[in-house]
Amino acid sequence: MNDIEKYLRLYFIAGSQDYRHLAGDPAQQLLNSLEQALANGITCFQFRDKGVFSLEKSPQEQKKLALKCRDLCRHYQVPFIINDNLALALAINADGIHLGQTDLDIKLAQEKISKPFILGLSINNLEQALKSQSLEKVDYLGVGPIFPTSSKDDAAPAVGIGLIHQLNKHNITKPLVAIGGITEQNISLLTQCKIAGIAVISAIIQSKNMLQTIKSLTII
Ligand code: TZP
Ligand code: MG
Repeated sequence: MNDIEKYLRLYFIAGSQDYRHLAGDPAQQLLNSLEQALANGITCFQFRDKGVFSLEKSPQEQKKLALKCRDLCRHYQVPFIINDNLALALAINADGIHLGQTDLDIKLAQEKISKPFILGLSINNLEQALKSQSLEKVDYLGVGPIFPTSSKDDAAPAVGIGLIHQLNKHNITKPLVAIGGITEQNISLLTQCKIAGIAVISAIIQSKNMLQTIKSLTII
């Protein structure tokens, strides 16, 4: 297992918009749950603060929150990745960036970064995975949504674990992270798949017992 694979085992993603169901300041709620998740063993964190209920409209506030998340991650020596926003990631010295297929062009992103800097790319079909093989600086692929999810407004239809098997069969060599609708209840369906890890939003955010949740979700 190389370092990247080690970091991908249990990948937590969150932004202030994900804490609307709780009373109080969503930014503070995010910091509280991130600290708990870090203390209990997540291996990577992605700051994904986006959409109408996020701090997107207040870039200064958003940056302040990102910095606090970064510092927490640094304390626990867990990589801190930013979703989409390369300018923010570079400005605050994040450990990496995660891009979707319709975000900043991946080839352009490759030109703008210098290693060591983690670069992740979302894919949701075989063709995108095959194309990614020649993208030298891409460190891992986020594959999904595996199951239906309500955490992403524009989520594509669920692809199921069939896509992971297909990627394994076609010898996609980039480490794979399964994402989308993964819970403590359905995680066992992924144990037969060759993946480097899983990524979750709601399973951790809604956890009533972080230690137990993280234990159940750590399958690699
Ligand atoms: N990308 C594909 S599915 C997804 C993202 C960001 C949302 C995952 O959230 P959850 O709550 O774990 O289904
Ligand atoms: Mg995106």
